[in-house]
Amino acid sequence: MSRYYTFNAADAVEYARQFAGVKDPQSLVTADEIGDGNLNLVFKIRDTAGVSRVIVKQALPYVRCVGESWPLTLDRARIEAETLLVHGQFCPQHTVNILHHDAELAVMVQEDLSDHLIWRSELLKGKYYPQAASQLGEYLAQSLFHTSDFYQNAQYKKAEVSRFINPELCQITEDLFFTDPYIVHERNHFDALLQPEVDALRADRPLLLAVAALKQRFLSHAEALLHGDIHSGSIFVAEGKLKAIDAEFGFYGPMGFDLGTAMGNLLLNYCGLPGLVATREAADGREQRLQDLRDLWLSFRERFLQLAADKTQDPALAIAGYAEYFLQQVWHDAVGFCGSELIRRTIGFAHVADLDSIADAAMRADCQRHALSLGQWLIITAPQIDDIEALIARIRQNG
Ligand code: SR1
Ligand code: MG
Repeated sequence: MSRYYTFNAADAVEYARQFAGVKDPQSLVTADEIGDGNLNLVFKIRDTAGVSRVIVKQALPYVRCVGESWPLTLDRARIEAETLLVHGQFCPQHTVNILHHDAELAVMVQEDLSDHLIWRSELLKGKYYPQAASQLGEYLAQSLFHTSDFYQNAQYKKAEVSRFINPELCQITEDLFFTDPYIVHERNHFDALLQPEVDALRADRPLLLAVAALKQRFLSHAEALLHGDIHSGSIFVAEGKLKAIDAEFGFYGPMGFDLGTAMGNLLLNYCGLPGLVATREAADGREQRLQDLRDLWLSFRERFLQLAADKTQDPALAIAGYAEYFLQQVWHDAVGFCGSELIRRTIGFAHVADLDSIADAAMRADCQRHALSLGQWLIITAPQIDDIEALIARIRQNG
């Protein structure tokens, strides 16, 4: 008999009093439910002075934004907490701190990040955090290197692959990224103005072949413990600081998926900026996003190569030149996955405010068309784009 029940505000306060590890538990008195994501309940727990002290997060047995008609495993809360604990071991400065978790109640207590803001909301306002992309690269390098075969003992890694098997959440990604946008499916939604572009995309054979290859890599390449959903809404930023949250899609998959998802969200903002802010600001913002793209990849690459040189455990993988060779494949994967994020966020189930919040319908459709054509081009040409400067040059050419 499971102990699971869905928390209300009073339950969340009581839980925080017991498990947050604060020195004055009775001072925790109120909980505001602030969850605005697609899946979970999120309570901000405040003390008698109204100060936010910790977060209590609980999974519901279904997809929150749809309701009980889309059941979803509670095990995602365990996966999320355990993924963040592993990532936090190797990159504590950029991983939200998990103070406590309980798999049966599908609940966790997290550090409060009220002095941070969600990166996507800041990007929508045109606010630039010049260190954020490099910090994200650092997070990805540390978390992915230390959970890969470069660092983990092969038998230990296989046990970890098993601990992080996440079939239901992976299936969401498999469907929403790589299948639904390319067929007629009730989960998709997009403005009728985009129908000609959507029809063309679905008839594009080279694109469909390249998407099939990406899907197969996602399905079958257990390279490292991914965050699994590292978009700009899963990242908190403050001046000089960055923390990743929301890792319920964590599993052992291809490293390029995390990099590509992050890159894709920078480019979704790049595509949306002309509809979000004034012309001058949009031009500056676009340059900043391209710089973010460069900082993200270069900081990831540099740290990964340094870790590989210093800490690779497997003698065969330690051979000079192998880490560079491996990262070239990760790069090509990342470019392709980046393209698939652009497309699925434009015409699939889960959209982003960077495009959908654009008020003017014609401008919104133009920005969405841009995201689609850029995504299409990235997926098809990924194997020929050899480095970050080639990518940036082609993005500029694409408009
Ligand atoms: C049913 S979940 C839809 C999307 O929300 C999450 O944040 C993931 O990005 C997922 O694809
Ligand atoms: Mg999420």
